[in-house]
Amino acid sequence: MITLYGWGPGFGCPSPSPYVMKSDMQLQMLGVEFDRAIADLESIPKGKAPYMKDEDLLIEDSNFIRAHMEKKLGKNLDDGLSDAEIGTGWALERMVESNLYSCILYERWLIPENFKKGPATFFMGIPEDARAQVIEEVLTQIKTSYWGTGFGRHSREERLKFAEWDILAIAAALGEKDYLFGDAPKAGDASVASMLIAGATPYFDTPVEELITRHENLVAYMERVKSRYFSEAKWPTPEMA
Ligand SMILES: N[C@@H](CCC(=O)N[C@@H](CS)C(=O)NCC(=O)O)C(=O)O
Repeated sequence: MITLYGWGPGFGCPSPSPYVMKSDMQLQMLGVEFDRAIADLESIPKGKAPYMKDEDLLIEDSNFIRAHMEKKLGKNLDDGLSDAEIGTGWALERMVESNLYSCILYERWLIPENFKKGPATFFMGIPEDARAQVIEEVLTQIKTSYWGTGFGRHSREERLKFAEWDILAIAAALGEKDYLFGDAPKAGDASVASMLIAGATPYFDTPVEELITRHENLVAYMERVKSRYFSEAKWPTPEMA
């Protein structure tokens, strides 16, 4: 039995995590029959979702989930693409998962109004007298890590400029096509579309939303992906987990 661990709808998206959306899509693209269950990050070594269990085998990280299933099924999500297209898909994927995600995460966690209505809810299980300190420690850790990579040394305007450039690159690569490489979704679409959906949600007050929705082709792309992969509610709610 195969189970994908993550979270269902949240923050106006099919999942609060773009990586969970990506793996969910890629498993569907591969035709895998799988269950969905709420992640328990403390139960796994890397402490991040998505992770997957294939019987007793634990696979962590969306990229390893894809690699494991492709190998097991003898399929490749990029079948039919040229080497150059495969390279471009991978490069776009890496761009959104490192660069664009940095900006989206910063806007969610380190802009106080957004933190309050979004990520703060993750801490509700912590007893009230300890909660503020835990939140403070986590936010300090996040700030330190952004300072370390250098991203946190830019002004907000500069951080958003990076997001704008990434989004422009995606809009140009997509053009008038239904998916990045034509009329069928490939591996990179799962990553890129999920990150756009995460960035464009109106749930947060962030200029990233408009930087994405100003591109009509990206709006249509996100809708296409949502209706193809996320039209039905398939995730348990945390209480049911
Ligand atoms: N490279 C990982 C990234 C996964 C990731 O960053 N997941 C976030 C949710 S969007 C997470 O679990 N964060 C929890 C934490 O860092 O404690 C993948 O592709 O699966």
